[in-house]
Amino acid sequence: MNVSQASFLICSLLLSSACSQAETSTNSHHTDSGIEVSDQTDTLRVDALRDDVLRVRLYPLGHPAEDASWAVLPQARTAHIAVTSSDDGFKTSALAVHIGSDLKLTVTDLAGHILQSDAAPIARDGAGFHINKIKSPEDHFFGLGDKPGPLDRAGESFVMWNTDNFGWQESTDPIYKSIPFFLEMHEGRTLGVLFDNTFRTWFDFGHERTDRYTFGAPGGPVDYYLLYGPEPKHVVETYAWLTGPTPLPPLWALGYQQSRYSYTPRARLEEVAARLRADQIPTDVLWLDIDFQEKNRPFTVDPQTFPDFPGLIHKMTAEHFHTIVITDLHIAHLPNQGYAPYDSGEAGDRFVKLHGQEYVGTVWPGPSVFPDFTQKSTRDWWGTLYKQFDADGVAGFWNDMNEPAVFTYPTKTMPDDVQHRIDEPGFVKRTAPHTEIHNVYGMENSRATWDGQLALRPNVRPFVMTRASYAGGQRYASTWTGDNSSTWNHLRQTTPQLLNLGLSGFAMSGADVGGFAGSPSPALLTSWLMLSAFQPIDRDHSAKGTRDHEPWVDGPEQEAIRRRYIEERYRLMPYLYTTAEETSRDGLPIVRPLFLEFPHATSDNHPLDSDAPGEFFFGPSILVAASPSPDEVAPYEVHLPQGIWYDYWTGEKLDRRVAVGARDLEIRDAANNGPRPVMVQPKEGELPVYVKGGSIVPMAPLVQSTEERPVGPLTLRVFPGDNCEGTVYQDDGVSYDFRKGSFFRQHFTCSVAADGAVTVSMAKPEGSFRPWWTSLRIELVGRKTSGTEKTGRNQPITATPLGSAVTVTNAESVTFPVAAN
Ligand code: NBV
Repeated sequence: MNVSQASFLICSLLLSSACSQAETSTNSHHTDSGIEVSDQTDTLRVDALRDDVLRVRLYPLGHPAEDASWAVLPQARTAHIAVTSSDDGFKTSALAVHIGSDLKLTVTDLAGHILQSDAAPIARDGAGFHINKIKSPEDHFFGLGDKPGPLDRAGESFVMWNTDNFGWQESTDPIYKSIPFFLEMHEGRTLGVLFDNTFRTWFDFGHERTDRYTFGAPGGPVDYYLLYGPEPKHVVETYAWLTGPTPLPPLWALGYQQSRYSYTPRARLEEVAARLRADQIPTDVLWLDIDFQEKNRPFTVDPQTFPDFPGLIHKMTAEHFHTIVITDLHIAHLPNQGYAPYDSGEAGDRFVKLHGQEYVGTVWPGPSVFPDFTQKSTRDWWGTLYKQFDADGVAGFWNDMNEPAVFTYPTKTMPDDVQHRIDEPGFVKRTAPHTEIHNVYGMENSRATWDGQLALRPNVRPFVMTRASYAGGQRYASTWTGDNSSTWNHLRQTTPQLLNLGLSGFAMSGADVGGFAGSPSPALLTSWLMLSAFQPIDRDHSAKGTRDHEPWVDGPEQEAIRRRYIEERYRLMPYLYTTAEETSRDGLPIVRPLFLEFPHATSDNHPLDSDAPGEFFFGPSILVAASPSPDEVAPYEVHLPQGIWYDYWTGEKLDRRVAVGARDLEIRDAANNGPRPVMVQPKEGELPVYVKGGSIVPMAPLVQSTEERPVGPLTLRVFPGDNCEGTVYQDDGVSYDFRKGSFFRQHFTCSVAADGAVTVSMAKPEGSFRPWWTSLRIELVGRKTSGTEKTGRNQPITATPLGSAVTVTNAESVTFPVAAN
């Protein structure tokens, strides 16, 4: 059968109107890992990198595009498996590829379910092109980084063009990042799509036509990857295989962080630091924004306002604060004035050019030049600029303005015809216009910073935070959502933004707590600090001219609530760090939409998140249920997936037979086993948080920073339920020694016997690292005790606010007998 005949099969399979178009004749050529099909003008090439990963390329006949990528790891891009040829395509052990008339592509699973199908041939328009896919009303779309708007992208359209959009709003697009990766969910089957094109790409998920989703670009290659689930978790893990997971951050980066634009002079930073300690607000990080520099010049320090800078950093370090400083990429254009970053950059020909001259644009330092981060040698040079700050003890670096932002143009960036001179392993050495490089510029800036840290301190995990990035940028930096605003709506927006960032590879992310632009009311700032305690990066930051944001600013009552939530984050640090370590291996984000853990929570397989827009998972076990309209006082519905749930704060068990009164919860009787809404009455200082039955959550005694050694046992809080398990991971928190076996990992399980006795078992620990605890306190949530009971091994069972506990050293298992009533 030739390809034209085969297309009839596809047409009958699809019943697509597009099939009525006239067919053109094609030539096909099976390869070991896929197929190439050509018509008179183009070749469509589909390769299987794995059974569940395809790469699709289309190029003008005889002119394959350069095979290189800023996003995809070389080992993934060049991976391939042997496939089984079929008449119109090929099969892997998971997927079937069919190529019909007009080079239209259809991908199905092996049962014949269509996962993706071209609605029309790829349409070219000069150097640009449109890719058209069939969309059904049941399709849901997630990802694309932190673009504002709802979690589900269905019905929306977006443009990728990194843009400094101060004060962006819910409908603003584009903002700072371009992450052209999305997940499509259809009737419980998920397919991931990475459109690896760095130009000004666009995505339309049924905005223009409800029966299609489309993506395209004004130039660059037709080059996209399809990642098959069917479970969404598997797609996210596969995306980490393709582009790399978020690496394990230093432990301190998970602590509370205090920032402002700007803490200046030095005495102000010292004052804030002292107050944080005096008020016992656990804190790990302080940030210095641009005003610590001399005349806004990157890699300088203002000697007037920040005398004895190394002394300051050492003082902060001694008080267990890590200091992060901003290092923007625009280098002040100061020829022959002794400004080393310019002089050394100019001597090495490091800056991008316009019409053969160094391109000069105006940013914070005034006229500035811009390193060409598309050259490895320039990135290496950039890394050397950090030498002094590293020697001073600065712990991490902040790459802002790297879209790149330029003040003087309405486009807010450099002109399209600025030239980058790519000189990079794996790429053809060539000149590229800014239109091609713009969207990867910020990522390559953060890569230079990351690599620079590693070159200076090879055994210390770097911490870099970037504003702009591209797919794969999670390898080099954490990120934040830029200049949000101090409004309730922006607080609400943080949830879908951080969830979509996590689905797009960026697990270490945060939003300016309290909002950047504007001044939050006391209630808003408190609610924000409550929510952010359960987000990956918890950094309070604010713009110049706004009111102060530190936790104490609204008096002792508000401060007490804020402190309580930050403290809870620190108690949960073993759980959070364990989650971050898992992320660094499997790519699963720290905050997760409900559908990632429960993809089939609803009877029609729509994501439960659509019913519960304020909810998310913090790690695998904890479900945070913030109000979908946080400024409202009316009760709201919380949707819990099937199974047993516990109230995190009270330990109360929620199942449909029980009405829970303590926090005004009422469980509605649901007819089926589906999600059960719970009504919650919002109250000041209360954020509803639940734990999945079957979880063992490791927790620590309270400390004021992650550098402080906790005193007491590690608590394992056990929430009985199906498949009950948990893990704790520890290491030195800063180095790469874990790669040489210096870590501690222990798995726990729990089971309930027929008589109701609960046994918690501890597996043999892995790794050579010795953690801070020498005993375990096993806390069985919901189990009452008289306080005089003992286990079979004579261990005293004590009462706790949430249940009962036993403290053990060296145990393999502990059995809590049935409590006597
Ligand atoms: O460096 C100053 C700010 C910074 O505080 C903010 O977080 C960035 O997003 N920066 C933008 C430049 C100026 C913003 C008005």
